[in-house]
Amino acid sequence: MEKKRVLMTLVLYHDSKNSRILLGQHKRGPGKGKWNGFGGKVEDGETLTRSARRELFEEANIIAGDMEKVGVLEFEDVNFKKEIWEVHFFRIMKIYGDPRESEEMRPRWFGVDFIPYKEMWDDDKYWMPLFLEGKNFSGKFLFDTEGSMISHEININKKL
Ligand code: 6OG
Repeated sequence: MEKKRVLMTLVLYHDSKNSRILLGQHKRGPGKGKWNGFGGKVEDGETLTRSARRELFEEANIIAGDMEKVGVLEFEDVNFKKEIWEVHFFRIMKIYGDPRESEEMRPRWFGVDFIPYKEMWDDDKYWMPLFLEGKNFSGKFLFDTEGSMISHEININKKL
């Protein structure tokens, strides 16, 4: 059976001047308790960047300035849903406003040497260092029904 492809976005803000990154802790859903960037499902008729901006505002109450696409990762069998999640990653160059807790997410700054990998999805340790180095990436990750990663593939891409 052909798996359904679900388009998603993930936005990240690395404040390199202060060596910190803004993450949010999911308060509900499949990633409950996990720290991640901001994002979610792209709605019908929405562009990727519009969706990314909407999610960032809904989840953390901040407005993104310029953004650049940094990668795309595929996650298969997350939550045993027979879906492939195609997640498009964006780097935000500047944010407007102060991050504020929402119904979905609890935002917090982390020093880049103190990223809470143990409380994040298993795949994050593969792409986060690339993101922090300013690299572009693509890849595929397979998960089991408990949400543990079974296989990974990650490539560093040239910037467009
Ligand atoms: P909602 O459930 O709020 O969107 N996402 C993942 N992020 C990482 N780092 N690893 C994964 O491995 C992920 N699966 C999904 C996409 C979920 C948000 O979490 C991202 C969305 O931004 C399995 O709709």
